[in-house]
Amino acid sequence: MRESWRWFGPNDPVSLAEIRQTGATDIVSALHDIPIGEAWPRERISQHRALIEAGNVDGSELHWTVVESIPVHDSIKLAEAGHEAYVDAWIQSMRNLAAEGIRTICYNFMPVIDWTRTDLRYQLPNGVYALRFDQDRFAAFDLFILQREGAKDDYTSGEIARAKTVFDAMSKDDIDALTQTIIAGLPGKMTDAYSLSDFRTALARYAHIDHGALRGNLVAFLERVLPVAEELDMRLAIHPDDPPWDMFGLPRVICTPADLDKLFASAPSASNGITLCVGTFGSRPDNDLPQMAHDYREHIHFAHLRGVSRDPAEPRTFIEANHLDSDIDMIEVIRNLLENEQATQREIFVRPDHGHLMLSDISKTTNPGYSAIGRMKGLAEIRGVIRALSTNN
Ligand code: DNO
Repeated sequence: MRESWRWFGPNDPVSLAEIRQTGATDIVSALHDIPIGEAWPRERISQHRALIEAGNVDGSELHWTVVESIPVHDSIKLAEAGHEAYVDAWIQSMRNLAAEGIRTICYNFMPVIDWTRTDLRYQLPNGVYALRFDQDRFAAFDLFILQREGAKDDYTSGEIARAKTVFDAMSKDDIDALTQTIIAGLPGKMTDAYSLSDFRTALARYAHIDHGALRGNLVAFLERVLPVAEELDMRLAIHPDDPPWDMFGLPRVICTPADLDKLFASAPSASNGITLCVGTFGSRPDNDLPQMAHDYREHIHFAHLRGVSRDPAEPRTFIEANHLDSDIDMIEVIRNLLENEQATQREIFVRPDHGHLMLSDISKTTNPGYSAIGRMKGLAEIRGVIRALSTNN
């Protein structure tokens, strides 16, 4: 397995020199400043790669091997007139990355929003802070802050009552903070930030798009990009929708094994793969992560190893738990990924995904989920499991 670490670029509060100290070998990165939909120039990719490699010394090297992510423009997800130019740009980015030796690309196909949480600093009993998704807070936003048309039809009367109680207890500051967290976005998201009215407009553009239509547009996109990926020996790794269910009335199509079966059946290709984001898929109790790690053997090109703890009373509510202590059997997931590597004779890139905000990071400026120490703890735990299981292979 290749231990990787996400780096957001020169503005990331966690520096490359610090990442080198963690023992990670592979950098997961993107050119975040290039507007969504534009091709990444080869020269910019080359400069970014040079920055990553600049501090390399014998015995401690970092290499940019995974892109997370090239954003997919909403026009492609909507198959609007003129979207072909955005697909061409995506393909050009692929070609330029391949020319620089980067061959694994994570991407996602979530309409309007990317990963979503309701709390970025939720304190756990031992003092660390975790990211959290709270279904009632989410519903409070949807129903009473955004006041989305038709939202009431998506909730039961009990859910609406709970959301109302949550909303009534919120101050103006709480409302602003929740709004920012949900629509202004989280680090690494592949969509634009919105104001409330822009957000309503963005949602309205999808009014006519159901699951079948969105899936069709994903397949049409893949039919264009996969042949080029094959030609360039690149692996595309779609990231699941996080959390993995429909939100704001938008269809989400990468949530379950049934979705993945459809994806692979409709676009068969060795380059058509997934990011096994254990925490995302694991946010649903009906997704069996060790089983998925086994079943999608040929298709897993990249894995995000983190766990969630779901609320038994409302399974859509979860906190991001310790990497090894969550509702998911991470040891079994890793065991199956190691078996996949043996069976397919190739290495899978893994990264600790998110981490608790802890120790001296608590008083620093950090990207939510992407502080140094919590991720290093996750990486160290995962590394221990990989080592222990590998000696048995
Ligand atoms: C969050 C991440 C997402 C992910 C993109 C993939 O931490 O998992 O930002 O990178 O959704 O396209």
